[in-house]
Amino acid sequence: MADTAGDGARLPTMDAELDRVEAVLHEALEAGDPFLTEVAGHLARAGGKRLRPALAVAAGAVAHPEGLVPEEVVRGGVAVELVHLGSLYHDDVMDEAETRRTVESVNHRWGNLVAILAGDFLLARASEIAAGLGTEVAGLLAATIGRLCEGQVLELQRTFDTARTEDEYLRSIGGKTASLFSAACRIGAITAGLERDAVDALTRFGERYGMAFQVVDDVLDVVATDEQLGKPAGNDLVEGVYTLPVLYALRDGVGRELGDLLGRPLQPAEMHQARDLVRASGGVDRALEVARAHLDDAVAALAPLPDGPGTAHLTSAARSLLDAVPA
Ligand code: GRG
Repeated sequence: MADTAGDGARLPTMDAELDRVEAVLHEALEAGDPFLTEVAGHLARAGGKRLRPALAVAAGAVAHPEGLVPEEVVRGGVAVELVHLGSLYHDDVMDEAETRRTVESVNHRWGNLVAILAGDFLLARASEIAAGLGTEVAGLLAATIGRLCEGQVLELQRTFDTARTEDEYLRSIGGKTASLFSAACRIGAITAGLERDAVDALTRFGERYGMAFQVVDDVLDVVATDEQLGKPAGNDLVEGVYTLPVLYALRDGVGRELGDLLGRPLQPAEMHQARDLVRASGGVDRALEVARAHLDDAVAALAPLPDGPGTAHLTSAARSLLDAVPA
């Protein structure tokens, strides 16, 4: 998916801030054992957009419109990225994924046991950093890991279920994705020393932006090509994860035909047929409307905050998110 804040409103210091993030991240990925260091650093080396640390930094920049944000903000952003990485290690085990970030996934290369342990190691490093940032940040990160698990379990409970409701979908993505975006903004705001009202406003921005991010991610699985995604498109349908555009399509003119295909594992040709049906329905546009409404809410949450490079960056990130969807 596209980088955040791709236009002129990008935080001018963001490149320098992300260099600081990389330095702290790679230090955190060092283990006592060279094999664990290699495995723990595998996905971080492979790339990733570092969206969550960028959100933490932009939130922190609201309190520090000039110069760089305090070191605590950078460390907070790294803690959140480590949780994200740990969740990807575990998610790839659950999905039996072969690739991630265009490289071979950890589970495929070293096996499930190593992937789970290395994922746990990343969560441990995240917790260690968060503990150094104070009780509130440590508690928030722990609660967020809990929300990630809850969101993922809700999703698992409804795989291959064409009766999955919109509300169940929204609760699941609130946990598995929006919670971490929200935590990134909140931790950036807390560690930057912002007042409570501003911390809460930035938290709401992150939550709403995160909801829209996951809806767009789910739309891309239906409308984008393998090349545009850097991973096989239609994977959610194959995994039996029926996302918002699919749920809307199931209740639309193509619903009967689509319902006959779904509810069980798909052959590749059936997956393409299902994708075509969803694209031919109004499901994609309706899902994008939901994403747009969350983004409007995200931008509205920033209204009480002072104008400056931090809020400009976040506003621009929200305004440009839908640009990632091919016309
Ligand atoms: C062990 C913390 C933990 C959680 C267990 C597996 C699980 C429960 C949760 C996984 C949730 C999950 C994979 C959500 C999807 C999040 C998402 C939108 C990933 C893609 O994010 P990007 O586009 O990826 O920011 P990059 O690679 O750029 O970082």
